[in-house]
Amino acid sequence: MLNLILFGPPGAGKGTQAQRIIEKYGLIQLSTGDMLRSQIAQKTELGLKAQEIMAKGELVSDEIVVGMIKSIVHGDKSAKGYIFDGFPRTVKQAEALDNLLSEINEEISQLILLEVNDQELIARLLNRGKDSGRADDQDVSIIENRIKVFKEQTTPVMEHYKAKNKAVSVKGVGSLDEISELLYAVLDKL
Ligand code: B4P
Repeated sequence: MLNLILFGPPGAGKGTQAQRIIEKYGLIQLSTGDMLRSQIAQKTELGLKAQEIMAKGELVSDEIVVGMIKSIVHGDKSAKGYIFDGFPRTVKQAEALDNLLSEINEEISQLILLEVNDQELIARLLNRGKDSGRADDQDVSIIENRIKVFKEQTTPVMEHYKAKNKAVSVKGVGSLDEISELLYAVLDKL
């Protein structure tokens, strides 16, 4: 199986590029952000808890997101591989993911960081916020907090996979096609 972590700060293009990769390589996309937004839309107990946290640009608890991922990784026996988008966001989540995969005799094949500067991230998210309806995309101070949370709590995930020789970076600024080509070049080698 090809198990990929698409990694990067908010607005780096993870969700955007994940869509292209699943079409080309037939992987299953697991976006914890999308799963949480779906819980919010359905007004579930979990969604109501997550909504307040996400609106502030903070991270939802590790227990909640690991639980969501677990049911899918264990439930699909025919998958060619997974693309984890927006997960793991803490070292605790990364360790939980490694354990979940080892239970099905699998491991992470590669983490790819999309490198984008803060100014570009803020511009992209504000632009998406104009019609996405996402509260966390509409306020500069919330976007800045999401970037800060990424630097403080999520960057150590890259170190976790670097230590296993499984982390690379690609340029995340440019046209969508240019960035896809850089990602495909990494994936074709795996
Ligand atoms: P996510 O849903 O993961 O959202 P995101 O970080 O904003 O990235 P996304 O993938 O949606 O955007 P993309 O970069 O593709 O997380 C939202 C919140 O959920 C978090 O803040 C947190 O509260 C919670 N959460 C999610 N997962 C969690 C976890 N594991 N643990 C704890 N909490 C969790 O695209 C952004 C914009 O840029 C788009 O408009 C796109 O069109 C544009 N864009 C993309 N590529 C571009 C390019 N090359 N040039 C110009 N624009 C581009």
